[in-house]
Amino acid sequence: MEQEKNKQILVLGLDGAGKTSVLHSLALNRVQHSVAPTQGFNAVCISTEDSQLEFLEIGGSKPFRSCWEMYLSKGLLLIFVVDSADHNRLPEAKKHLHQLIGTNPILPLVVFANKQDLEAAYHITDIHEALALSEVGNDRKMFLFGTQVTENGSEIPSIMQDARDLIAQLAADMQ
Ligand code: G3D
Ligand code: MG
Repeated sequence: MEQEKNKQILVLGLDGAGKTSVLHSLALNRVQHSVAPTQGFNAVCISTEDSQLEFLEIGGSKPFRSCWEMYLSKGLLLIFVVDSADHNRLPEAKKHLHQLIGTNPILPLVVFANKQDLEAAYHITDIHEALALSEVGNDRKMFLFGTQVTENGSEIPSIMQDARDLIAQLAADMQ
């Protein structure tokens, strides 16, 4: 029975947004930059006080994006990571996000407006607007966090710890 349940937390977003860096930092509780672009899939298991969370990152480069929707039906919730300073590609990120969530009106959504450390980064209110997050649907739980993965080895910012707690809670609610 257990195996039949959806357990995976999907981590999607354009290439270079910071998906791997965010995931590894959440797992280690330490800031950890990604060293290489993800080819294909990256599975990360994170233990919390009362559960194990399985995260699946699917590479964001074009050839892998067609895989995204296939995995959506198996996901507990969707984490969508954007590079807040990559203004030019926000419309593309928005398009993909809306395509993804369009297939599932209740899948909870957690958006990481990443790279908040960069001077050019849009504030989360602008990211909310650029990604049209007010249009994700009334029946969907949606959360937006401003995140940054900066000094390697330092403790992750408290907002990322909060995000991890929230994700664990949402995942528990969905099971
Ligand atoms: P992806 O998994 O979404 O493709 P990665 O993204 O985690 O591989 O990160 C892509 C690049 O962005 C990496 O740099 C990584 O160090 C950097 N990065 C990730 N998060 C942040 C952040 O919050 N702030 C800043 N300034 N950089 C970040 P390289 O140089 O290896 O391409
Ligand atoms: Mg990656």
